[in-house]
Amino acid sequence: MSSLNVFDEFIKKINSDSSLREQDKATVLRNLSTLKDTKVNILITGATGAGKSSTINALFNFDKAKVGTGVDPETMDIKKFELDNIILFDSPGLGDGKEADRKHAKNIINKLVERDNNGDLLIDLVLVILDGSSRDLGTSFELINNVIIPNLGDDKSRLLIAINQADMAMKGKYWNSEENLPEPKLQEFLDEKVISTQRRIKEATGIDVEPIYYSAGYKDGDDEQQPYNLSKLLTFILRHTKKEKRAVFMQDINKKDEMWEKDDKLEDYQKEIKKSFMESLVESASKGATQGANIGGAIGSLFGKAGEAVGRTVGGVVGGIVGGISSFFGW
Ligand SMILES: Nc1nc2c(ncn2[C@@H]2O[C@H](COP(=O)(O)OP(=O)(O)O)[C@@H](O)[C@H]2O)c(=O)[nH]1
Ligand SMILES: [Mg+2]
Repeated sequence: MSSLNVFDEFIKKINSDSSLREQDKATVLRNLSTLKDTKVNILITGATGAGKSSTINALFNFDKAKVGTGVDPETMDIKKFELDNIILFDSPGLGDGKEADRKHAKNIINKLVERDNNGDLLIDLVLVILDGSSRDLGTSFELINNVIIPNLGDDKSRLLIAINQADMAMKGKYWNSEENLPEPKLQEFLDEKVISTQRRIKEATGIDVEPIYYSAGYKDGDDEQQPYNLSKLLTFILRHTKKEKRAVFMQDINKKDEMWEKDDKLEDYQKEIKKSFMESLVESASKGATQGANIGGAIGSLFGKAGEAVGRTVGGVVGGIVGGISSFFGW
């Protein structure tokens, strides 16, 4: 199943669609093939042990990740993972000693200002993971306030701050492990943490951020806990990514339904993710085509079938598209 490419599936369908004019079909096919080759570059950073590895393993399909090995001792600490469309740079934050911190800060700054072949900033999104179970986040604020924010450039929307290990924020107290949800007392504590994080960044930099909390979950032998608010995290990741690149996430997200199930229900995250994928796909695929609305309809309705009828969660939607359910719908 993982060998199937979601964009190839769309290409196949568009190819066999007789309602499209030949000229538009060619345009859409070209757009889809561009989309298939589009990369999203994400820099993920935060203190060692905050949960960077756990988070990217929960969010994405890591089965066939290509792991880059740096040879330059200066940049070796940044790990590079190449998925089909997503490229992850995993860098330690601060707090590993003066020498290491200097090196990490320099590497992070270099990545933040790096430009791609088109002259655009390479990094689409900077995800900073805070350890919600830690009482001292001083080095994380130093990282955000003195290293990241000053080097983001004019557009600060690239930055997303996420507080992990929500389950352990009160040493595991008030975490309902049966339901995999925080009890009200813990919720209150976490909401307070979000507000104080916001305040500390605003006071130091004047920048408004909207942090969220979640749990990446864990697996320790037979002991396993699924993520909490992972759908919310993905929703915010998409909100912080340029619209034309959002569809690109589809190929690489974790297809296991159970990863996406539990969240705070403050919004319908599943719905927003599906909508976000679809809008981004329709917009990118129909660019330059004359039958704009029809093409949107054609792609949208295909997506809609899998999205609404099959996909209970995000995993289900995309899993449905690439996982053989397509034939069930007569694609
Ligand atoms: N209870 C709990 N443990 C977590 C969570 N996220 C990560 N961990 C654990 O924290 C430790 C460090 O996580 P890891 O992902 O390696 O952190 P990294 O150094 O930032 O990559 C591991 O033992 C994880 O299993 C979480 O949300 N809840
Ligand atoms: Mg790690």
